[in-house]
Amino acid sequence: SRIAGDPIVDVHTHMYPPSYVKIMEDRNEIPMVRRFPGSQDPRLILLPSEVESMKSDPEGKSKVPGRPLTKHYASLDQKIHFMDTHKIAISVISLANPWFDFLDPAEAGPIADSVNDEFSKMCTKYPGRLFFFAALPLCASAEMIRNSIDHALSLPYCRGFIMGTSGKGKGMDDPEMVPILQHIKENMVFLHPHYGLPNEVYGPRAEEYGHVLPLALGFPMETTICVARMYLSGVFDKCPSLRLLLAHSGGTLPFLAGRIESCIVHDGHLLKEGRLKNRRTIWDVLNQQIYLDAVIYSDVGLRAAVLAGGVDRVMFGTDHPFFPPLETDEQGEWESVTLNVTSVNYALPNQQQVKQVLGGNAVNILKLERI
Ligand code: 5CU
Repeated sequence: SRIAGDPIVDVHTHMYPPSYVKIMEDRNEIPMVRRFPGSQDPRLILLPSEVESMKSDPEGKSKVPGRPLTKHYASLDQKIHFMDTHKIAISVISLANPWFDFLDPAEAGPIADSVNDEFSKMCTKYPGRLFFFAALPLCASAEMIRNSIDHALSLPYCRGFIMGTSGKGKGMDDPEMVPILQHIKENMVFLHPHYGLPNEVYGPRAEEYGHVLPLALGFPMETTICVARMYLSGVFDKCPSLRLLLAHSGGTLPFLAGRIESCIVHDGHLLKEGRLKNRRTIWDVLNQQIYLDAVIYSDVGLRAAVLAGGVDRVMFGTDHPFFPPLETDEQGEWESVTLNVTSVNYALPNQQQVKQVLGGNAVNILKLERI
């Protein structure tokens, strides 16, 4: 093995390569990058909830929308600096949301292949320190998607795929997603939220609350609903080799799995259709096909993740470059990272398990010793 000691491995860490930033700069709808007079960095405007504030204040006079697009998003040097600062030996980098979901289907395939090539080249510059999850042109034709899967898997540092919850537009329980997930075989699928919940659920005062509601609650609920739909539609049985890594410790899945089970066994419609017989429970799927990251910022949430999935299925992550420190130097330590490291240390009963979650699991599950 090339990996000495007990490495810290970050499986949830994003980038927007320069070519992708350029695509967002050329757009007038989300996702887009805009400059505002009151803001030094360009602003990254990603979420539907941010569009509301832009409507009422297009020049960003009272409040600049989105978040600053700092050099942490596109610079490989910054990624390595961030890794060194936090003693992260290996990162499995991935394109951040919303991937290629918004592209014209005809152009999505070549753009996806070229962005995945860019990720591959970045990994080549730091052999053994960087791997990546490729992103797929899910809005394109099935053939184009298959070709992009094959292309990405031919790249030596690719360790699977990142995708959002919308699949080809109708969600991950869409029957058209089944052959795609089957084509991915046993390679990891990192499922990540982007769309959140409809803005109305945040109420008329939502703008007063910054990004808190869509990010803290919308994202995790989106992931939870997506996986519940996959489970109910039988995706895990139709794709028995599928391995799914869930962002943000599974959203709320570890906490709600019991309730999902109870609702299933008390559902007259499912009973009448004979769907309660010979089924794997959501707990079985959690223990057989699902992995969880450790991006949950508290030992309580982390304990739930470990209890639900098993300690050997949980992997550390940072969500860099999102959640930078607001009042200390971005080049120093990030509180969002130390919160997650501390949670792992608090939640787990011994150093052996701490090492597993901080890095050992990722090395084994994603085969990071092999280049
Ligand atoms: O802060 C955010 O909006 C995000 C995001 O868009 N994607 C992500 O991974 N984390 C936070």
